[in-house]
Amino acid sequence: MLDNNNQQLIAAPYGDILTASGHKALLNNILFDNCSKRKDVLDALTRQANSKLTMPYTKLRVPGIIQAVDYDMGREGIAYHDLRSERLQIDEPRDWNASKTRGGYYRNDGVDIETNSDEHPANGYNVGFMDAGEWMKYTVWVNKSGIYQVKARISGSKDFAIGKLSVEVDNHTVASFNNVASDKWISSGTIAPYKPFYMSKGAHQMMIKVEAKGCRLNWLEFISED
Ligand SMILES: [Ca+2]
Repeated sequence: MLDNNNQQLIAAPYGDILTASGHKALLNNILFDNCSKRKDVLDALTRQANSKLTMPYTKLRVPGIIQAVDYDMGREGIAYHDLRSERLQIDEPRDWNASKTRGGYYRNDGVDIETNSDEHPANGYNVGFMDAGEWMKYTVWVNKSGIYQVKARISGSKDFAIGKLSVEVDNHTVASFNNVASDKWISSGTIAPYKPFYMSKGAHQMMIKVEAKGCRLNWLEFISED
């Protein structure tokens, strides 16, 4: 796990590495058994450089809650697209703040993830800084064939622009959402012309696309209409 401010590895305190006790403590801290296992980091470390595969970050079930931050693992442009996905070194030119990824929590890739204190079922993290043209892909597992509708837990961003998100399932748009001009979290139903839709049992690809800047997205809920 990298510290988002200085881009250095986060390690538990170990004292002075120049002393025998400090050296030993550091080596003990970085034993695999003593590290936090970040599956997206392990995926990135072991993934072939030009791989176009995506892997589920966690099993996402329909009906149910899908956290926005649980998009599939994979490269920028394959699993997600973010206009500022680079994580640059601190010693690079002074304008690095203008192009580096924002957010910096929960995952270690280029999507802009923030923390929040929204109520359950929020998990404390949301996707923010959502610019038009950005997207994330999700592998979802439908437990039962039937008719579903989607709700979104959404809020405005600091500039209070009215943004717009759309949701695609297997390349068809099934829902669309606007935020309100507030930074409060609200649960929103889809806007016209979208209505409840059919999903068959099994795996499907879901995609969240940013149509207009201004939203923050916490979670989606797929609700059975049967
Ligand atoms: Ca972004």
